Amino acid sequence: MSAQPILYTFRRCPYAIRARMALRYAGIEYEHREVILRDRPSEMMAISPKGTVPVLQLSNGEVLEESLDIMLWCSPEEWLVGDWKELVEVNDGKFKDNLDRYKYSNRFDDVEKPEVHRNEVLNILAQYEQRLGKSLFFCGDELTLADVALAPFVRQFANTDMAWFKVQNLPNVQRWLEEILASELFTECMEKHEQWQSPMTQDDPNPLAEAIISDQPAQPAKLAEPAEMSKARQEMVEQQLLPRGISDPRVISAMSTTPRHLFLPQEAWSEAYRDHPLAIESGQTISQPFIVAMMSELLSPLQASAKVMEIGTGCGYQTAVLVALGYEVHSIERIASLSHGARKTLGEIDSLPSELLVGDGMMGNPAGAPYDAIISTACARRVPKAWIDQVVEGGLIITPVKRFGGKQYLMRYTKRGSNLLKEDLGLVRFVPLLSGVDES
Ligand SMILES: N[C@@H](CCC(=O)N[C@@H](CS)C(=O)NCC(=O)O)C(=O)O
Repeated sequence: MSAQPILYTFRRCPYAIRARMALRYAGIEYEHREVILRDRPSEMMAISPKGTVPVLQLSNGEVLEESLDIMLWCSPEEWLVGDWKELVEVNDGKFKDNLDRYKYSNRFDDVEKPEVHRNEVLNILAQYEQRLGKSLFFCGDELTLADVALAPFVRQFANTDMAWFKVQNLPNVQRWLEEILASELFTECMEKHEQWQSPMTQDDPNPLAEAIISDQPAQPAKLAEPAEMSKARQEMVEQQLLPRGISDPRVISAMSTTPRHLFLPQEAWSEAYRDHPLAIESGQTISQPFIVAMMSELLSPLQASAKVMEIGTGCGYQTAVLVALGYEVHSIERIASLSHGARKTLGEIDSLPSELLVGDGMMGNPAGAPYDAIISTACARRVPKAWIDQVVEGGLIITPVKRFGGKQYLMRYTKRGSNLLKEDLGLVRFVPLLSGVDES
């Protein structure tokens, strides 16, 4: 067993922030294991199958898997004063529920007006305002557990729309929050850490062992010569696609001819045809070649001239493959800078689709509907209604979908009247489908 406790944590998670602040305040040294929530390490899942952060494994093997338990384990006695229990209960209950429905309204079926939930939070903040008018902190003039337990959530609420938050009549809450956020205790807890790599998976000797589908970016290695690219591409087809069952000659031809490396900066070319996804700009990824081939092959029931809407242009590589397949492609990207980059590359290789749009993929593209198929390279919670409305009867929707428990499954749906026939194609990992447009 490790000499120090081990903390599985995620930088921005408010529960994890409160735990880190308490540990630091108590002066407890621990091993920091930064977790990416869509790629939780098996070591963490083994000791805490519920899969939430923070998780603290103590030196004696005991596991604390609730942020409050971690706080209680390490808090000094003088922190456990006043009505902290009731305050945490309201925070983790009503406050958090309404915060999520306001901040992530598109993830909830029951949210019609996010402002309703913003107001619910505001009502709670009005009570905080009164308290913080009487003392500097929640339970007196010193920082205690209650402040640390609540502040990360109030911060998340404030950050959702800072301009709005600043003009609310909450001078004492604002003063309290600013003081905590400016403290060394907070800023040191917010230092950035690389994702923790499990020693078990760091040197996986056989990347072809299984068709494990992952969108976790890998780092580019050394530069390869452009002359080697067609050879690397051919090997990619022979070693990654054919053995895993890609068999449609059109897909094999499109994958054999589309210059994937040109969608990456030159320093990443040597990695372009390797069996893993790669990071591109704006926190997005270019999928593993096999995934692009598999998603393309799922469209094989379509006529070659079918009209296909792609959600998530990204760098444009999947778009180019769809164009090479002969489809009339309308591709939508919410991040304007990515779309512009894709347009440039696709233009240079003469693979521009019929439409390259900057827009909210969740809304589809009513102007171009109906489509024979919709293919999404971002993971939805459920199939947006707009997509169902915009495919023809018998049309296909191919998308990763996140199920309860957080796992993503690649699905192919076929529209039959008002129903969708489902085919489940197994576990995948994609970036989340987000609404709205990023024009920056
Ligand atoms: N009650 C838990 C809640 C922790 C929690 O929900 N953490 C979020 C991140 S902020 C999480 O790990 N979510 C995992 C997921 O949604 O898959 C605690 O207090 O520790």
